[in-house]
Amino acid sequence: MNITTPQVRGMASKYNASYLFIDKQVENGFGQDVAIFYQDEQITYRQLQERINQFGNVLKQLGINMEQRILLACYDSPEFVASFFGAIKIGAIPVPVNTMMKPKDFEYFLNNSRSKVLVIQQDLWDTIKEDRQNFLYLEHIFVISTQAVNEAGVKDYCSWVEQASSELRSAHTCKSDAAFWLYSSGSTGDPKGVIHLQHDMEYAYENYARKILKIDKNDITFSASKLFFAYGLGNGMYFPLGAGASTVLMPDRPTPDLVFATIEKYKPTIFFGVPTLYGAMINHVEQSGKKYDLTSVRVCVSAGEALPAAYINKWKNLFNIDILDGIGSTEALHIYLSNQVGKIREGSSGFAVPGYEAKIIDEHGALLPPNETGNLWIKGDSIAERYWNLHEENKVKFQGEWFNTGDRYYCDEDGYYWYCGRSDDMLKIGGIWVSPIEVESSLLEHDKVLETAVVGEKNVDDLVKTKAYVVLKNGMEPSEELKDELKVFVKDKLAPYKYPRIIEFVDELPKTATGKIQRFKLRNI
Ligand code: 3UK
Repeated sequence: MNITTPQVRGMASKYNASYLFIDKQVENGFGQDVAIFYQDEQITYRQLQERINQFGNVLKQLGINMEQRILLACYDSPEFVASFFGAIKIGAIPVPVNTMMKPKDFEYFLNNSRSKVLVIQQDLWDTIKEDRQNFLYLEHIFVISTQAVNEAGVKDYCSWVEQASSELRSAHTCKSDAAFWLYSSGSTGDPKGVIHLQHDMEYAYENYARKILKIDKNDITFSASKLFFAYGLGNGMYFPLGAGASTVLMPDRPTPDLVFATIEKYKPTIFFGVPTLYGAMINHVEQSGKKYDLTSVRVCVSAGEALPAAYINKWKNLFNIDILDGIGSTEALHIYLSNQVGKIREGSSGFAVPGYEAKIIDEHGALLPPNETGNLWIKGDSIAERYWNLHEENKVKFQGEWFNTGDRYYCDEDGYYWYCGRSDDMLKIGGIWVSPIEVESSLLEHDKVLETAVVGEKNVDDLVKTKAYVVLKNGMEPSEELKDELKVFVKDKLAPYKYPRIIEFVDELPKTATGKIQRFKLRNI
């Protein structure tokens, strides 16, 4: 049992998230049902429970305690799920991170979280191992590989897990214990560790997944967005597991043809993507004239950035399936404003998900009437406790029960919310945060660049792309080749999705009297 009344003073009632999402399903007799479809494997709830217990026991053998962080740099796979819940089950804190990141980003994640354990795919480990002396708190490295890992100082994930016992009792954590962290990019370029508590996944599952998506045991989910994003973590892991349903995990990059092939192969009932992927999939069908069978899918979901109304209509014409746009965030854990089947207003983010409240206020905190644009604040129990070690920022963003989203919105008379942009300079590209400051800093390292300002620009489909205005140093000639050179330069330095898609050479940038670049004068979104 998960819930027990404590016998000892000072111990809170027990709550461990691994119970609700795994052990309860086995206890209820669903042990033989498929939890995960992964390549040609089918992993049942019982098998998943064993792998979770084994990984939890491995951590215990190494002396890992409650509250210690375990960094996960894993592709979508059974190992991701087993490591995530194995850590949670012993009260340790898994920290899944974006696998597209560069070595210096991993160094930041490891040191900022003070992780003692790293679980990492072989190919990613190969890119960071020479920096090992910089990982200040790291004691154990588990490498996931299809071949036996034979490297001094690192552990082979598979063989360690195989030898461990598959019986494990969950730690006596309580609902207010930290359960896992996720990193979210900040405007200064340094990602912020978002601390989520044991009960947060249950709250998002009960409200969004059950009440809006109406998920049940018979569903099969497939999320093109990866598990290391808060969006993918719900879609592809704790939503289906909470329902005793199945998930399709795909470790590869989600290209349109691969996503279509995966849908046809596993016949999911709920599909999750980001607007740029829906756009690419529509384009793929229109260009190739190919036909795909999506009849297994009963509903599609989009989040990460605003979904253009045109995509909803085109998708409906092609496949006769609705796409539900909803806004969520890493801090809120999942979607808190959403459209619903039968209640869709194309181009809007829908209305408040049950369990969440939203308000739109002006700079002085006064509530705004319908149709007036202001700052969106939200309330709901899946909202993170705080950011790790960011005292000042916490005071601004987390105020009592309310969280300041940083998004500009208005609400119409019928309660539908309409996105109007950000109140900071942050950009959402392909559903993923890009900090203009980080891109600017990288461009400035190029020896021909004098100054630059990075802003968002909408393309023909209304999706935001990164644009860099660049002032070259004296005597440098602007050219198309130089534009390509700058794009490749940024791709090499930063995670590739951050490179500026559009570059424009200018003679000067708009500045304040004190010389600060006025990005807002350049942006037209
Ligand atoms: C923007 C949207 C308009 C918005 C996320 C679903 O995207 C997620 O989390 P992030 O922390 O970013 C949050 C920010 O992204 N945004 C997200 N969805 C929409 N803007 N329409 C939308 N539908 O600026 C928000 O503040 O990366 C999405 C579930 C969990 C998530 N973490």
